[in-house]
Amino acid sequence: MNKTVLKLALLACCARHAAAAGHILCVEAETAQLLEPPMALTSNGVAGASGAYLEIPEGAGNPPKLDAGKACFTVDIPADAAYTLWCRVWWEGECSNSFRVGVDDQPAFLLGEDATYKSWHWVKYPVSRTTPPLRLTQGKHTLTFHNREDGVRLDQVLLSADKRFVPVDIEAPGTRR
Ligand SMILES: [Ca+2]
Ligand SMILES: [Ca+2]
Repeated sequence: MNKTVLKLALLACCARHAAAAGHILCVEAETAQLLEPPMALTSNGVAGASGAYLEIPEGAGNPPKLDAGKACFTVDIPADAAYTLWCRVWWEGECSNSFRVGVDDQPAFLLGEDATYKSWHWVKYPVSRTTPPLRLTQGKHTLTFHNREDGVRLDQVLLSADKRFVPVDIEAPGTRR
């Protein structure tokens, strides 16, 4: 095999690998197109966020007493795929560790309810392997984060079609493979 053929073979292999890995799309929570109180934009308070973040302040109220509070994002999905939703969150405690999240007009699902408190960390949906990931078609979709418990914070939102991808710290906003 001469050098050119070898190079082409390697390139083809890399391209296949990239396609198989799938797209990753990251947005800052503070770029939400619509905020309904008590969901609020905050830029100081809890250290370690990527820029500003969204929060439902502790004591602001939650359903069923207060059925308001949401953040809406329009995301531009690069390709039809099954996506895992990852969110960089900060929970006050066990009564402050979840959102209800809806995609387009689909019924909302529960995000969070994990036991990592008072530190920024990533939570995902779905958690269970038996729950199917989000089937999204190429083009614009709306993600809506609803008030379920107060004392919650949201820094970044990420959709990944790469099953092996696990965000660790702050992610770079934008779309990539
Ligand atoms: Ca809870
Ligand atoms: Ca942020």
